Parts: sequence; structure tokens; C-alpha cells
Amino acid sequence: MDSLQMAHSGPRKKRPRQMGASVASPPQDVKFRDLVLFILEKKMGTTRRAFLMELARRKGFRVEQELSDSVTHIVAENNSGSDVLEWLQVQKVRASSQPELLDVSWLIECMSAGKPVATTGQHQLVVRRDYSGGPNPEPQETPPLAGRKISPYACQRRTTLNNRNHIFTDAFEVLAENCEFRENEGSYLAFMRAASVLKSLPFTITSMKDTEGIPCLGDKVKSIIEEIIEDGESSEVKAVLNDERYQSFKLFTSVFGVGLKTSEKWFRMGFRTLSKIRSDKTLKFTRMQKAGFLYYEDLVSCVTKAEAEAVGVLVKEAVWAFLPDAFVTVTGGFRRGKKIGHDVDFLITSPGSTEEEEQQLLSKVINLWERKGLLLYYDLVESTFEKFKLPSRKVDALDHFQKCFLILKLHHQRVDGGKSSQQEGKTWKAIRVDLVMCPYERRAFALLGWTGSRQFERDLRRYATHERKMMLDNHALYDKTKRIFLEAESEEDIFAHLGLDYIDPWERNA
Ligand code: 8GT
Ligand code: MN
Repeated sequence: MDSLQMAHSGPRKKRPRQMGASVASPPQDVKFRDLVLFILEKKMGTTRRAFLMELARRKGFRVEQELSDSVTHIVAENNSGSDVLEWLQVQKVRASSQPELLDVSWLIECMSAGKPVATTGQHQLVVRRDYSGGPNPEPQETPPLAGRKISPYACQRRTTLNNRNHIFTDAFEVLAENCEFRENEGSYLAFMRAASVLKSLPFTITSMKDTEGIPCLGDKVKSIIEEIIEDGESSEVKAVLNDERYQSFKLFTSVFGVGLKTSEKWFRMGFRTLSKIRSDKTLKFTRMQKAGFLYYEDLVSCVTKAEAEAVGVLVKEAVWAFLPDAFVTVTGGFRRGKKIGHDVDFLITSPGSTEEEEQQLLSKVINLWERKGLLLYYDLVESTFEKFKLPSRKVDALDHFQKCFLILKLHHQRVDGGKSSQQEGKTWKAIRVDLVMCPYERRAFALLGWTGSRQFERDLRRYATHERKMMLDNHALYDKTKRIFLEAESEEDIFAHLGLDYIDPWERNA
């Protein structure tokens, strides 16, 4: 046994882990004696429950394996308050005092804070007002928001991937996309904001009464919500999904390198399928579009988390070959905890390198992959970054860092050791990768900007401008009143400068 293994097995023997054990943590480990937690397994699963129990106990919480009358807080995932009450009813043991019914987001906040955090309306599970079977037989009159004000800015809301209003947000995203295709920016934003605010709700909308007090829901949006509540679908969404222009734009823009202008042109020319476009002899394609068609099947099938991690290893290997002190951080959707994505985004920054070394890194990395036969496409965009440039006024402005849009060849072997079944013959998959290189002192701004979601970013900038008289973009934060740039070492610093509560990446899925 080598020393590394010794080091691992040592402490484990002394202090056995409590994973799945049927007793609570020994009392000497409990730091927070006022709380007794119980985590509901239903819809969460055994493994995740065991993991969360273990984690909470390590942080000094008392967590019971079985439900008992001492339990003060019941934590559940993907369950409504009514679901939990129903479950409680069929248990032989009752929680005698009324325990708080909380969403797992509360526990996760406690874990990152290392102590119990206040339970707010965001965490409390909602009991349907018509629910009358629970231990509390009086009809619940409290509206779902229970007096809590929801901010119109996504950067003041916590939006996890646990979207309880898919039926509505999917509809609004289709309508928004249709507006985007028709270049109707106003309506696009209105639908996107509506979808975004609904994603942050800790309950599912089941009646129009539930929409009271929710910002960003205009009359048009409300009438669609009403129709979906009544009929289960929206006639307008149905019409869009059947619309030839929408279908064609959706199809055309699914090709890497094809935007609105090209789609418009092809649509006007009468094209409706990709195969006709592909085989047309008169059309001219950009280098990007050629790659888009060549690797179409791979690129439309989403990138999995396992693939993203394998790409991460590839990127680190290459970057560290030239700048061993560089930080390589996955950004975009994967940093927000998404399980799939359309590409994998990375931010690279190096504390010790000179401007020249920094400037040369991406081309060195590209060269290396080229030599290894892994480079299927690249577009290197040189930096236009200037130290004292004011942040952009535009909410959707592109940034000035050096970056590289790539398609890489990812061998299946690197993902799962070649275990999974794969397409006959082909041993790799084409993956879209974005690399961004930023000066070390700008890393917090770049990280915040590239983590998304797009809606979260838009609202951060809107909030900075309208509520703080500041200008924020991917490079800097400028205080217009004081006429100074505000420096930041971390994302937390930026939130603090803006006077905002910190929102973790997995709560930015707005
Ligand atoms: P995905 O799963 O579709 O990849 O979702 P995503 O990871 O959230 O979207 P993305 O298009 O990959 O962009 C990631 C974040 O980077 C977004 O929040 C976007 O606002 C930000 N971003 C920039 N600059 C640029 C840019 O030049 N191109 C793209 N695609 N995204 C950019 O700040
Ligand atoms: Mn992405």
C-alpha cells in the first residue's frame, strides 16, 4: 500500500462514515441543536438522500434517519407541500409539532453557509389551498407568495434547474424564439422575462390567482397562462409550432454558423429542408457553415456532462503544457449545473504570465490540437481589450477578450474508456468548444459574464445601470457617480459592489 492510500484509509477507520446508517450523528458532532432535520426520500432517491444526510451531519446538523416527533424541519425535493403532507399522513409515526416543510434549496443554502439559514417563502413548500387531508385540516388561505415580493430583475432571484412551471416556460420560450426569428425584440424580451420569472417560482401555477404579485407578466402573457391553465395548451404556441417560417428558421439556425440573415435568405429562396440546401450547387457557404453541415449530427445531439468533463481534461492538458499556472474554469451552462449543453465554455487566465505569453496561448493550444488531429474547426478572435475602456452600454454586447470558437474531435475512449455502445466505425464525436482568455485581474468579471444565463446577465447589467448608476460588462464595473472603476477578486465582490445578495451559479438558471 503506498503512502497516499495510507493517508486515505487512516482517518476513515477512526471515524466511520454515517452514510445510510440508521442512527443520527453522535451528539458531540451536533452544532445546531435547535433543528432536527428529516430528508424525504420520495422523488429524491436513496443515493442523493444519503449524500445530503452525510453532508448535513458533517456540517453539524442533526439529521434523523427515521421520521420522529422530534423532527422540526422536513426537507424534500420535487415535492409540493401537499405531497409531503400526504406522505406524512400515511406514516405510522407522526411529527407531533408542526415541522417546517422545506425545499432542498434551503438545505443546500445551509450547506454552503455552514449554518442554518433563515427559511423564506422561496424555501417553504406550498400546500394547495384546496388541500384538506393533512394534519392541518383548515383550508390554507395563504397565497403562494405569502407576502414575499419577487424582484423584476433575474439577478435578485434564485433560479435553480428545478423549474416547476415548464408547461408555461416552454410555451413562452417558443413564442420568444418566434419573435427573435421575426426580429421583434420588444416581444422577445417580454416573453423571455416572463419565462424567466416563472422559472424562479417555488410553486407551480395552477390558477390565475397564483399569478398575483408576480412581476414581468403583462396582459398578453397572462392571457396565455390562463389558456394553458384551462386547456392545457396555448393555441398561439400551437400555431407557431406549425408555422412554416418558424419551422424553417428553427431548422436552419440549428446549423453551426447559420444565423437569422442566412435563414431569411434561404427561406425566401424557397428552401425548406437541409438536404436541399446542402446539395445545392449555387449556394456559397462560409467556412463555419461548411463545418456546421459536416458535423451536423454530432453538433445537434447535445453535449453530455461526461463529455464536457472529458473536454475539460483535454483543455487543461493543452493549456498547462504552455502555462502551467493557468486557471481553467468551465463556464456557461455546465457551471450552472446543467446536465447537457450545446457547447462547452471555458475561461482561461494565468496570474504569472506576461501579456505576450497570454496573447500566444490560444494559438499554441490550437497548434497542438492540430498536430494531434483533434482540430475540426477553429476561429480565433484577437483581443480588442483596452484597460480603461468604459463598460459597454449595450445589454447584449459581445466582449473584447481573445477567444476561440472550436469544434474538437472527442474520442469516445476519453469519455467512458470506450465502454458505452457507439456508432459503428466512428470512434469520436465532434464537440463545440469556446475558449476565452482574459487578463488575470479581470477574471471575476469574465467569469460572471460567461456563466450566464443570458437572461441573468441581461438583468445584472440592467440592474447596474438603472438601480445603481453603474456600468457592468464582461471586463469591468464602473461607478458613474464616483467616476471610478470598481475592482473585484471574485464574483462575490461584484455582487457586493452592486449591493446584491450573492447568487450561486446553480441559482442563475434564469
Ligand atoms: P448552452 O447549454 O446552450 O451552451 O447554454 P449556455 O452555456 O448558457 O449558453 P452559451 O451560448 O454557451 O453562453 C454562455 C454565456 O456566455 C452566456 O451567458 C452568454 O451571455 C455569455 N457570452 C458572452 N460573450 C459571448 C459570446 O461572444 N458568445 C456566446 N455564445 N456567449 C457569450 O459573455
Ligand atoms: Mn455554453
